[in-house]
Amino acid sequence: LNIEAAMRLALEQDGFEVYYQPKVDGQRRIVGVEALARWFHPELGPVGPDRFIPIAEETGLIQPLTVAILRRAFAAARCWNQDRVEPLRVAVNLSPLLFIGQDLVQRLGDLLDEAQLAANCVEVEITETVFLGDKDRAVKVLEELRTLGVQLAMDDFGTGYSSLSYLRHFPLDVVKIDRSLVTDVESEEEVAMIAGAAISLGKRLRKRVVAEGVENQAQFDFLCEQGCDEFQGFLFSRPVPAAAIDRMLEAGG
Ligand code: G
Ligand code: G
Ligand code: NA
Ligand code: MN
Repeated sequence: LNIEAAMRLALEQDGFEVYYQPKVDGQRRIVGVEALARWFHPELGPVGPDRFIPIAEETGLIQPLTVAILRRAFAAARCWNQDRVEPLRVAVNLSPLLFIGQDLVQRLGDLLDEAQLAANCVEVEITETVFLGDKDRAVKVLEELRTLGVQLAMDDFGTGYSSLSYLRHFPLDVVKIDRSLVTDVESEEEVAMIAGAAISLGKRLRKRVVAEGVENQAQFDFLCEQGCDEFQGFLFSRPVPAAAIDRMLEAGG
């Protein structure tokens, strides 16, 4: 079975799913969700994004795949935001390749219009590989996205070697502390020092700081103490279908 052909067929049949992982505040109230692509193939079984995103990037399918995911995520976000005062933000992951194309900002704006969704309900997660290519172009696109009104998050913060200079030069609203700095934060003193420094750096630069990969209460307590604003991880919820988020919000977040 050719995986590229299977992906093309799945795209034609709207066969990709989107799961959502809650982000909570220090009181464990849901303040946002991260949209994560899922593919359940009738013969191949579940295929993870770690496998199909790189293939989509190699085959030119990343653009139609991202449009399909954003369309679903924005429609869901519109429902969740119907009777809310504070916006529930939906975060989407954008491949660095999409920043090379000409029409990312236009397309994102069109998708927001189509869903009748306010831009401040959307957060775009990027990794620092966005900046490895044409930096000026990346900055220009990020600034245009910000003008559109979406928030910009640096994903996997703490894993790359140049993250600190990126914080200075690129317009970012949020940093997401990488899971590798959260794992063992409660038991390894050095991990705790590095994570603590990353969090306080983000705070001093006036970014919203989100910790990902939070798996136990001791990690949550430590990250709260250090001043993290939001938390994501299996302690609160795994990524789940939209209907499960509906129920969590009905139950009061
Ligand atoms: O959901 P999971 O933890 O298996 O995700 C694995 C990786 O795939 C993560 O790095 C995540 O950011 C990425 N990923 C998930 N969904 C998307 C998507 O819609 N677009 C892109 N570009 N990456 C995604
Ligand atoms: O690269 P990105 O940050 O987008 O990765 C998101 C991935 O992390 C998803 O595949 C999700 O399933 C996974 N994930 C989310 N929360 C946790 C967690 O608490 N522990 C672990 N091990 N993985 C997590
Ligand atoms: Na992400
Ligand atoms: Mn991440």
